[in-house]
Amino acid sequence: MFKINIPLQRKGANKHNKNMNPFSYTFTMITLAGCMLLVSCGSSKTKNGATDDTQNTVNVQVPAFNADSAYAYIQKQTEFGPRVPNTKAHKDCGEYLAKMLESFGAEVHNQYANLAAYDGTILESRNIIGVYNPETKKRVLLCAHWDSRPYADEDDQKYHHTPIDGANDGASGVGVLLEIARQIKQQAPGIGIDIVFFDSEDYGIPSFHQGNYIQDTWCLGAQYWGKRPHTPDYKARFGILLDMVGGKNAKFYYEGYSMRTANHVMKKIWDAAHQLGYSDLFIKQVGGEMTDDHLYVNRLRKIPCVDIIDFDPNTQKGFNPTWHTISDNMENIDKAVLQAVGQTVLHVIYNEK
Ligand code: AHN
Ligand code: ZN
Repeated sequence: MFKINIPLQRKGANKHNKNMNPFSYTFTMITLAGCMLLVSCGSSKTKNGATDDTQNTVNVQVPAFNADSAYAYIQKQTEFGPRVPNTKAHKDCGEYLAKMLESFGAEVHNQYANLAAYDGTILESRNIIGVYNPETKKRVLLCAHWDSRPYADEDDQKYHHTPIDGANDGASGVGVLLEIARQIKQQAPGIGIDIVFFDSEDYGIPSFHQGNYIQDTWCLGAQYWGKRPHTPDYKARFGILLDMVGGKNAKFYYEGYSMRTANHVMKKIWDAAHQLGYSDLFIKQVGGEMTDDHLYVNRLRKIPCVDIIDFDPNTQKGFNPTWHTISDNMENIDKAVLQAVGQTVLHVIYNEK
């Protein structure tokens, strides 16, 4: 008979799978003398799963994340130039992102808002939201910020007023989510997904600012959405925020605020990463606590939201050395990091029922 094995997604599977087909098929032919030919196909037994003959368990088919694709989406964003609100690069990139979500089959919502920065500058902001399967109440929120910082205030003083490419800080999370959107178009998960690109996250009070610290100057787009979501009373089971998920030598420690407010989700994500073989990147120890978009998702919408963010408490800066410097560009993006994060998030959402 013909035996068709559908291998389940695991680390390294994508290496042999540069094309768009998430599955590879191996055919084994066994001849049975004097018997009729039998054909069996495991995947026909369940809608969303394949039967694994060897373990006799039903597993969900998780698509293979393509890091080359995510990388290309990151590059494209940086080619517009720094996506600082009130610039042409920002406007053009916003159009690109909305079109991409639409091309991947999402129902796209745009939120335009004029938001006041720490210094009174009015930022013409746009949150871009891609909705999949709007009918179901079983929803997961995936988010990242798409703007880039107007200041390299962690670099030499002469660069403090130079806007950054934000290849890692901004574009990486969006690039991974665009690749996930592409995968969703090819094979939908069992739940509804909302992809939110928050604007005006990174116009927060700079280190060179004279005077007192001002609260809530970061994450302006997320604060707006939290008070005024794209659908009234928007709810999701949980959220995952991707922030700086493409830097070389990235380490993802448990983030403090996520630990206190979304511990069960955090555990689920880190367990998935370890199961897939990414225990070198996803460290099951506490890192730092961040003021980031997830804080407002949680506080304003009461959705437990985890921040996957590159912050290593064992380094001097904590964040990647390129953080808020002019070196946050394509040269410092690592596809292996994108792969680990993207595959882990896919694993989590395709295992939700
Ligand atoms: C602050 O830097 C205050 N919070 C980390 C959030 C962030 C900034 N993510 C990217 N840039
Ligand atoms: Zn930043």
